[in-house]
Amino acid sequence: MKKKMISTILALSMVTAVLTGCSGSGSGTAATTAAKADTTTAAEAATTKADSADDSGKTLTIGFSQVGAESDWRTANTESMKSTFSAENGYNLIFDDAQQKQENQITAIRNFIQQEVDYIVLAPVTETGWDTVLQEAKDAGILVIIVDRMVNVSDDSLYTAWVGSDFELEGQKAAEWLNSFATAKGIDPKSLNIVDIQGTIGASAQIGRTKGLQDAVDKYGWNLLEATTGEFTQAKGQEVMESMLKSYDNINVVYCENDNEAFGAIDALEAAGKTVGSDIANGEVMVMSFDSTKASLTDVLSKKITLNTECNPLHGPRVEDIIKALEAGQTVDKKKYVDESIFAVDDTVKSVTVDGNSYDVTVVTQDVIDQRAY
Ligand code: GZL
Ligand code: ZN
Repeated sequence: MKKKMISTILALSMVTAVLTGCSGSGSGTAATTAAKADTTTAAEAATTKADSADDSGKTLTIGFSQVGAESDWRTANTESMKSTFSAENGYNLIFDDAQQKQENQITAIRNFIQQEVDYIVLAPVTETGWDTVLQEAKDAGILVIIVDRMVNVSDDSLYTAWVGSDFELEGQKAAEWLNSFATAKGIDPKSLNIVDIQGTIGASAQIGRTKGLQDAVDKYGWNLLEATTGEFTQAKGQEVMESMLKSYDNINVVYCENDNEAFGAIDALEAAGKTVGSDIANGEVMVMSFDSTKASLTDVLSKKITLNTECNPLHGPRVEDIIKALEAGQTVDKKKYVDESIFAVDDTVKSVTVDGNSYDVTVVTQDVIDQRAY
């Protein structure tokens, strides 16, 4: 408060000086107004400079509890949050990496409460188990914004806003693409022998992507041989794929719930002498994935991944928009979904329809990859 008082007195004295004629040439009101405007601007600048990022009266401290660093997607998400809530942008970011453990996130949130941060941002590793700690944040009068995956709480007032992806829609788009592709290629649905390398069990991304596939399996009569978690990591994805290859010799579609699992699965498939590609009728194994990181789209370009459904990680600016609106006393959407694309190895399927909405398919080229932001 002391810092603010000094700069305000300084600003007022500068404005006073101009009004008593220090403005030199120029006549009457216009000159004074212009001078005043000029001085007022100088005064504002003085106030802003003297108090660093005090344009809204104080520097906001943001406590961000991040899931971990399990995937390329997560790395891009962390980078987006850190570059948005930077010191030069006028924020004090307290960042915590929970190594994919909910108890670490709960500890981090309690630390944020102790430090009396202005906002808590939570990227929850799984959906359940948040009621108690979010109640503690509410009791402390700290607003909570949920980003990426969703929380499943008994009282929605325990968080102010959520921004992220529609994970079930992502799964539905991928499954509808597979149905259209198989139909176009004259592949009998009953000959599709699918394994699902799931994400972290209980994470919204896993729940939605698994449901999208399972519903299509029921609807189209595909064979789902096994669904096992690959924990969204490359190492686990490879391990699970190796295990599945020991159990089944007829796998022709591998549905990976994120890119890093796909990278691991491809290594396991190729090590087992399989050819990854889209030509199922000629013994190739089709790999499908989610996230659409640059590395995975490069695999689409080389035809190792056939279909990649985007999950956009660049939530930093989206969370900042929510915080700025709240700071301005505006109401914010309780839930905000981001729009996402579908990337394919070729244009066999030009668009997919889910719940009456049509989604264009983008064929991956080097130009497409060059334009990607993550
Ligand atoms: C999805 C996000 C998932 C990504 C994975 O929004 O929660 O977690 O798909 C990441 O890559 O690990
Ligand atoms: Zn001046």
